[in-house]
This record gives sequence, structure tokens and C-alpha cells, in this order.
Amino acid sequence: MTEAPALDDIRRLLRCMLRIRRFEERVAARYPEQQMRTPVHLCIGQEAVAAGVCLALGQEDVVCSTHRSHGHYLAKGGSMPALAAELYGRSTGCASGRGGSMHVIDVAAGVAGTSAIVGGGIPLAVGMALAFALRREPRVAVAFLGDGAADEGVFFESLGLASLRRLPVLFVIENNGFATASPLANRRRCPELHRLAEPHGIPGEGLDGNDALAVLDAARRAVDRARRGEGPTVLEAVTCRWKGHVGPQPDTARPAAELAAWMARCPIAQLCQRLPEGTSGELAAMEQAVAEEIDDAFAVALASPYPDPATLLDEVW
Ligand SMILES: Cc1ncc(C[n+]2csc(CCOP(=O)(O)OP(=O)(O)O)c2C)c(N)n1
Repeated sequence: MTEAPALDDIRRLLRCMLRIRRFEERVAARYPEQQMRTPVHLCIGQEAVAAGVCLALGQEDVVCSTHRSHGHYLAKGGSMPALAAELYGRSTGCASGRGGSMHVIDVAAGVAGTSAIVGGGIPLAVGMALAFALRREPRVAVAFLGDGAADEGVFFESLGLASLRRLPVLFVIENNGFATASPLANRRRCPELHRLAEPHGIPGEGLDGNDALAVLDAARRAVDRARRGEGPTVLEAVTCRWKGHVGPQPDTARPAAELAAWMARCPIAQLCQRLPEGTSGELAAMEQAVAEEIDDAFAVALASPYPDPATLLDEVW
């Protein structure tokens, strides 16, 4: 008989996914005001991947993310007011208002950085894992990547080095089936991306990316392996983004019926069903707390100044 999931895990995953979902819904609602002068790639629909993986990590572990970064940043514990301020280009932003949505960072929380270069974060995570191994620190690095990034040569080079040196790194492929408007079936004969790990001698696992508990379970096993010095793992979480590739409008690249079927499998609604009966009040309280946190984050961001033009070249490398 399989063990029942811990109620504490369910609560933490739910809270994490709600923070991501409601934060991004607020971004989508306010984006047309044209005060956020940054492209936004929203991860609504994909929250279970960030929540499940990051709950398996400790504060000391690090994540590298992509252009679709908000979920990973918030799930790893990045500051919400600093994220909101970054989207508004304010000096209190997590990248001092210079990076925008695709370049967020919170070193104290273990958000090592995000990159707009598709695949750009993968070798950075491997490099950090190499540093952890050389220093004999029991820390783990995670590279979040999309299915499009798994088409890049740097992915295979990174798998090769991580395997050879048995590095403590997780490659988490968020397979939402599209790279911009290009479906996976037009790009690859074999759609099972976790099998790309096989030739490198790396374990690969395919997952329902809308099942936060399944993601958490697989991530915990992979993190344990990494900490034991047994090397990298590839996790492929199959999921769906509900919004377009970029911007707040609904996705139009995917056939409408397919999108509707995915939305009926909402990761948050599915996990709510795992709460014991009689906990609807708890959920309402969680929603209320999250709404207040987002109100505060946006208020702080909007009250913050823009960077002083005299500092334009500060922090630029
Ligand atoms: C090296 C590089 N090539 C192309 C682009 C343009 N581009 C931006 S996002 C994107 C699609 C990425 O798809 P995927 O990795 O699946 O991530 P998703 O957007 O689905 O989260 C592309 C091709 C880029 N930013 N960098």
C-alpha cells in the first residue's frame, strides 16, 4: 500500500502554487496599464513543477531558471516585493530595476539567476554543482529548462560533464509541448525528453507535471541521490502553459480543445481535492493571506523610485 501524502506537504505545495498563480494573475491584470515595461512570460498552469521541486530543496541549494522565471523565483523563496519592483523597473527590484522579468535573482534565497538565452541557465547550474562538489559542500543545483532548451547543444554538453563528474545537479525539463509557437512534434521524433538522459548514463524520469505531489516525490529522490554523491538526474514534467508564450493573453498556439482539457486538470484544483474534508475555511484563509501579500508587494513596488540615471552603468558587467 502506498503511503498517504503528508498533510504538511499538501499545505505547503498549495500555498506555494497559490502565491505563484495569484501573483501572475495580478501581473496579467495590470500589464495593460503599460507601467511594466518588460516582456512577461507567465507560467500559469505550470506551477506544480516549481512548487514540487523547490519544496524538495533546502535554503542552501540553488536554482537557475529561464525567461519563464517567476514561479521558480517565488517557490525558492525569492522576495515578492523585490520581484514586483523588478517588473516595474524600480531601484528596489531584485536586479535593481535593470533586469526585468527575465533576469531575476535572489542570492540569499538560492535563486542564482535566470537567463533570457534559451538554455543559458543549464551550464551555470552545472558549474555551481561542480563548485559544490570540489568544495565538498552537500548542496544541490537545479537547472529548470523548457522543452525548447532541450533542443540546444548546451543541454547535451551539460549532461555529459554532469554525468562524468557525478555532479549534484537536477535537470528539470518543463515540457509544455511548445517552444514559442513550435510544437514538440514538429521538432522531435521522440517526444519523451527524459530518455535523452539514457546515453549519458543518467537516470531520467517522466512525470505528470500537473501533479505537485508526484513532482515533489521525484525531486526528493533525485535530491537525495545528488546529496549522496550519486550524480545528476533528469526529470521531465509534462505540463501546459495557459497563457501565450509571452504576455497576458490566453494561449492560441495550442488547439482550443487541448488547452481546455489541460485547464480541466488544473494543478491547484487537483491538489485541493487532496485536502481532508472540512478544510475549505483553511483554503479561504490561505487565499486571503496570499492576496494581502500581493497587495503589499505591489504597493511597495509602486512606491519605489526608478533608478537614478547617474547609476546607469553601476552593476553592469
Ligand atoms: C539561444 C536562444 N534562441 C532563441 C531564443 C528565442 N526564444 C525565446 S523563448 C523561446 C522558446 C523557448 O521554449 P522552451 O525552452 O520550451 O521554454 P518555454 O517558453 O516553453 O517555457 C525562444 C526560441 C532565445 N531567447 N535564445
